[in-house]
Amino acid sequence: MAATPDALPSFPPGFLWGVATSAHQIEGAVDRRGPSVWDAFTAEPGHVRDGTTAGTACDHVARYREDVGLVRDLGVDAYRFSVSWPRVLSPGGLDFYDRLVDELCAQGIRPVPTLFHWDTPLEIEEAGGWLSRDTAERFAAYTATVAARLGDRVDRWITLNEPAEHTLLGHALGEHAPGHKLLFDALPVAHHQLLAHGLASRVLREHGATDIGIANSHGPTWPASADPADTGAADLYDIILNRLFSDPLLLGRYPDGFAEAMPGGDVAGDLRTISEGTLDWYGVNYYQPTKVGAPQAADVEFSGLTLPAELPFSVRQIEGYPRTDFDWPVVPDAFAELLTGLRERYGDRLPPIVVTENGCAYDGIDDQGRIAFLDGHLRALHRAIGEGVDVRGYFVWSLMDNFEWAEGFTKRFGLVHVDYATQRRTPKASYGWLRDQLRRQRG
Ligand code: GBH
Repeated sequence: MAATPDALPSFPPGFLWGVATSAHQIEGAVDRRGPSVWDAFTAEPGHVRDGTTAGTACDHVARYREDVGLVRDLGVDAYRFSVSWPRVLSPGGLDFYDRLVDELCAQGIRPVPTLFHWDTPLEIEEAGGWLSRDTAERFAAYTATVAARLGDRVDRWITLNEPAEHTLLGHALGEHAPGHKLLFDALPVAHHQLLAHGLASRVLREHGATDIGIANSHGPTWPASADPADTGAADLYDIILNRLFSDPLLLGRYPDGFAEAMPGGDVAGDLRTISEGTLDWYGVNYYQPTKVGAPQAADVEFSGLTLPAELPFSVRQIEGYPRTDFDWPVVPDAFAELLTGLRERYGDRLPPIVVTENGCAYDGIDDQGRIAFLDGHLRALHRAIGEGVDVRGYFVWSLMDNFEWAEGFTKRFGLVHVDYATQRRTPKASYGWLRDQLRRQRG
C-alpha cells in the first residue's frame, strides 16, 4: 500500500476544482449526429497511431449518468465538457446536453461547457472551414442556439479550446484533422478562430453571460542555447504558441509582423471584436515546457509529430526530468514560471486565470506517476498564487481515459481507467488521492 501522501497546502477559499473532457474524445454515438472533420480524418488509414476511431470511445452519451456520478464522488466543484457542434446541428442533438446539464445540476456540479474542441462539422469544413471567415459567423449562430437552450442553467462558458494547437496541428502540420499542411499559410485559421471567440462572446453576453473564458495552450519556451540562432528561433516559436492568441485577446494587437499576414479588410476592427469585453477570466492549458533551437537540416520526429525541416525552428528533447508515457518531461517549476510570466507580460490586462487543463499520460490503475505529477503541479500552482498570480481554479485533464487524437487509445490521461472492450470504469489510485486531497482542502 502506498504511504499516505502529504497534504497539499491550502488553496484560497472559493478556489474551483474540476475535471475536464471533450465531446469527440468520449461521446461515441456518432450515428446520432452528422460527421465532423475528425470522423473524416480518422477514417483514412495512417492518421491515428493504433488505427482506431472515436466511433464508440467511452460511450459517454449512453453512460453519462455513471460518469457524472464519478465526478460527484470525486468531490470536485465543476465539470468541463465540450458541446459537439455537429451534434447540435443534428435533429434533437441538443437534447443530450440538456440532460447532461440537468444531471450535473442535480448532483451539485457546476457545468462548464466548451463550445468548440476541434470537431468542426464536415459540412462547414467543406464550405471552407476555418480558412473561411464565414465559419466565425456560423460559430456565432451555433453559440446562440446552445446559449438559448442551456443558458438558464449554465453561467460559465468556454468559447474555444486551444486555437493554437488547432491551427498548428490541424492546419499547419496536418497531424490533426482536418489534416492541412499549410505551414505559415495556416495563419488565417488563427484569425478566424479569434474572431469566432469575439463574435460568440457577444452572443453569450446577449444571453446574459457574465463568466466567459477561453482555454489557451501555454508552456514556457526554453532556447536550446544562448546562440542567437537558437534564441531567435525560440522567440518565434514562443510568439506562435504562446502569444499569437493571448496578445490579440488581452492587448488587442497581434505580435509584430503578424497582423499583416491576417485576412480580411479590417483587421483593426476585428481586433476590437476579439478583445473588447470578451473575457471574464483566462483559461490556461499547461502540459510541458518546450526546448527550441535553430532549424535542423532534416525533418524532426518529436513526440509523435513530424516537424518539417522548412520550419524556422526545431524542437529538442528536454533531458533531466521524469517523463510521462507520452514522453513529455514532467517539469512543475515550468508551470509556476508560465503563470508568473503571464502576469509579468500582461499585468492588469490579465483577468483572473483558471487552469482549464493539466494532466499526464500514464498506463495502469496504480498510477503513482500521475499522483506525483498532480502533486508537483499543484504545489507549483500554489507557489504562483503566493507570488501574486490570481488563479481561481484548476481542472485535471482528464476525468477518464479517452480517444487521444492522433494517438488513438494508446495514451491514457484519465483519473478513471476505461476498459474499452467492456466500457467498465475503474477509479485509479490518482482518483482516490485527489478525492482525499479535496476533502482535506475543505477541512
Ligand atoms: C490538449 O492538447 C487537448 O486540449 C486535449 O484534448 C488533449 O487530450 C490533451 O491536451 C492531451 O494531449 O511541440 O512536441 O513539445 C494538447 C496539448 C500542448 C500537446 C503542447 C503538445 C507541444 C508538444 N499540447 N504540446 S511539442
